[in-house]
Amino acid sequence: MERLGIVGLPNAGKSSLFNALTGGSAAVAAHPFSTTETHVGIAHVADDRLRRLAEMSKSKKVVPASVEVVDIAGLVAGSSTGEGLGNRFLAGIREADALIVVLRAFEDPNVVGDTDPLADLHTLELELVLADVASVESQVEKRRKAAKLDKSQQAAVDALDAALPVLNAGTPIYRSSLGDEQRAELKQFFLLTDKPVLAVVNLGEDQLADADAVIKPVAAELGGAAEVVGVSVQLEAETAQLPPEERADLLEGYGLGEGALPRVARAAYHLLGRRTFLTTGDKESRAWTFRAGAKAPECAGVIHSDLQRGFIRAEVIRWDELLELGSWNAAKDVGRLRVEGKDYEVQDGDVLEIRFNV
Ligand SMILES: Nc1nc2c(ncn2[C@@H]2O[C@H](COP(=O)(O)OP(=O)(O)O)[C@@H](O)[C@H]2O)c(=O)[nH]1
Ligand SMILES: [Mg+2]
Repeated sequence: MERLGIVGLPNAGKSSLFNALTGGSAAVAAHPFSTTETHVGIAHVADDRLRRLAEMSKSKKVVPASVEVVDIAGLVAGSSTGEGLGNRFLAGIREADALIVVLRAFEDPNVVGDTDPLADLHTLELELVLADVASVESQVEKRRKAAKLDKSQQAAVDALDAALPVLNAGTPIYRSSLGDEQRAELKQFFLLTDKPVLAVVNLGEDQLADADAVIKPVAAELGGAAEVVGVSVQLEAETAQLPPEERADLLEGYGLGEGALPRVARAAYHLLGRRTFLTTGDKESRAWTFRAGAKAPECAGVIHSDLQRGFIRAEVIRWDELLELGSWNAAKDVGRLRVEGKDYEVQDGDVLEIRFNV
């Protein structure tokens, strides 16, 4: 299963965010390196489409999609050379498929650390860049020799040659202008700055009224390379413990709507290249996860391997069309269910029923 790693400087609010997303219990503390082991948890992805379909079908059970999240310990300036938790931290990142970067903006005299999210971003990325420079330097000459005997290695050498000056200039790969082909070649080297990033700026309650101004420098720095979400992590973690009604009232009181956590989970889910199709009925409505670009039989296999093995066809309708028609039978009666075969590329938001025979 693909994993999302939460990274950031000590006391940025990583463990608090992990807990808020997963309902888990990573130790939250006001001193650095309190995270001595890696915590893994599951975050549900709130999905309004699912909620509304379940309501339509009066489903007894509602099953949202989920992502696996890891609270990664101990990045400090100097991590790339073994400071702090050094290598352990780097290994944690290497194993993640995408990163949530937590940047602290909240002010609290009782919590050690700086409150400049852009400076946090630079410190953090510098460590990752330095680690990548070391990886690339250790690979490139080896590969160059190998390429003399084996021409198929040349593309990798070219990609490493392109990456090195970028990294030496302090630019993370995910923010560079390297092309898709070069990026694809670099995959095999598991570079830390080659992973997609979602930036979470951890806001104090007092900063919520002016959130855009606090987030702006980070958003300007990242440009189109990463989404930036402002979250008052502690506030949202606290509200996550409340009954739904009270929770909604409290968030509303801060002008936060559904809160920022659902948006973080959804953005993270997309960052991993995941998409959702839905099934709905009186027993259950469910959001299923598939990888972008997958065809109908592969998606059927997400439900059960028999459905893939014996796949005949899929009946398909977009979630909003179905909702408008009011029921699966109504959609069938007016001929709005599309019949799709083995080559159909399932779309995010499709509602499916699989016909199969085993
Ligand atoms: N005032 C305030 N404190 C926070 C906020 N988020 C986290 N903290 C506190 O900051 C400290 C460090 O948080 P933690 O999640 O353990 O940070 P980590 O080191 O990045 O895992 C804890 O005492 C938290 O309660 C916030 O939004 N506002
Ligand atoms: Mg922690």
